[in-house]
Amino acid sequence: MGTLLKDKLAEKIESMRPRTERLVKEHGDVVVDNITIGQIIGGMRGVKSLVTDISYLDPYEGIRYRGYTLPEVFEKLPKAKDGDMPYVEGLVHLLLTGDMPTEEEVADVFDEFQKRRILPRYVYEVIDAFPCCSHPMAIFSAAICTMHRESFFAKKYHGGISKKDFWDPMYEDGLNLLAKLPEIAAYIYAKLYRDGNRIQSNPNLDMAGNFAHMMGIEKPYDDVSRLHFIIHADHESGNVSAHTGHLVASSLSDAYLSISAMINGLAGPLHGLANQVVLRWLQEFVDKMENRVPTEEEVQQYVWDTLNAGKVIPGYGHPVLRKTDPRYTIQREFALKHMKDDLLFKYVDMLYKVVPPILKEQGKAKSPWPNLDAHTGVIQWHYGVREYDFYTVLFGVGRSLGIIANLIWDRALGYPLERPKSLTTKMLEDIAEKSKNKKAGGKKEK
Ligand code: CMX
Repeated sequence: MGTLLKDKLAEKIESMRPRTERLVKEHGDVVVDNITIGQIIGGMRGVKSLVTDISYLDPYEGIRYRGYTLPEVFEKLPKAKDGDMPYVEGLVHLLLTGDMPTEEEVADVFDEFQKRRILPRYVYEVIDAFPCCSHPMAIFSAAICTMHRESFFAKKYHGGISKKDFWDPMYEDGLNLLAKLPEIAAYIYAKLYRDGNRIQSNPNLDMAGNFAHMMGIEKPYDDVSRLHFIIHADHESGNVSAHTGHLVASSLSDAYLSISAMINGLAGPLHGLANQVVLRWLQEFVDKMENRVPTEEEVQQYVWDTLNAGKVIPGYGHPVLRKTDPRYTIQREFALKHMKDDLLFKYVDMLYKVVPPILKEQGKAKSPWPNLDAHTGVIQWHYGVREYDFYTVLFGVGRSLGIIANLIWDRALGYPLERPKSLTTKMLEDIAEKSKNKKAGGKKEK
């Protein structure tokens, strides 16, 4: 066991390569998109300039992993024997190969992770050496980066390896890293919030089940972890974390350097840090209400007060999505089943009714609907993970699944160094002037 995934992946890569080669050779000059000055200055929003087959984000439907919507992913992936949620190992197979795995294929990935779990001693020491009050994301990024010395890819590259074979050591690095992430995250948690009292890994448990075990939290936290890692796994390639991972790896940096970099991007408040901002914002509201359920008017007032103070409503809005994030809906369904009487969930539930009409009335946000971060922290809080600085680390473990799948395919299809072109402000002003004159000329001719 432990080779089914790699063998299948090798076959898929062989059949995929000619398609990419043909696109470049025969259709390389076909125009896909135009770009405006607004997009250049506005963070390249919506510019069609990346390629990935791992996931696709439809503004109205939400994310699809390998063509499957999230509800389909949860329905079709083999479920954990002792829970309601699918194994993360099954998702790894799906993301890498594009096929829904059989039970045997899930067991094969389980095996792959099993033999790669042991964390080098020095990683614990690096975590231990961090100064007090460091943010767990800074520690997480450093712990991953420090394992760069283990990279097969870096060694093979320096030893000389054919470009066609780059994906193989990237696969080895990627799976080695993925298998270790739950242990790194759980140790950071133990170190920062449990006086270093760590619970040893249980080799018989699946990736997320073992994470729950190392966190010392009882069922259904194993299912919470499976759910959490799966919904955070991928969101196309243009978001900051995925794009950072891809960009850094495009210089042939290995998986450790690339994933460490993407963790730094995820740590920003407009991206992965939003889940902790949501919880802080909710807690302030709960304190203000002295732990009672607010009236609808009070919720409206709190939302307007936030907006009038020039702040955004955390957990609402999205650069691409234009409806309620299905990752929010799946968490909501879980909460309705397992924790509907939780006080914080009642707040989240009321906000879901109140925020969208207010954001619509304010008229700035292109999407008034909640994203996944509006819900994540409340579930973690309910199950006792109350140190909200830690929530983005959990996001990072999940997001690594999709990014590593992408990095392996980047190497397999030989995607080159990323290098867009910059212009100066003066050049853009000249282009704008020319366009204005052209339009004016066009009007006169009529
Ligand atoms: N509350 C108030 N105003 C909002 C808003 C919100 N939740 N979301 C967007 N806006 C405002 C923007 O600040 C912007 O205002 P200005 O024109 O004054 O700068 C305007 O609406 C237009 O923004 P947009 O095009 O709709 O949104 P962006 O693509 O620029 O940004 C996002 C998207 C998520 C950063 C933004 O909606 C936001 O700040 N939301 C709150 C933070 C959050 O939930 N982040 C998590 C995102 C999920 C993830 O990827 O991790």
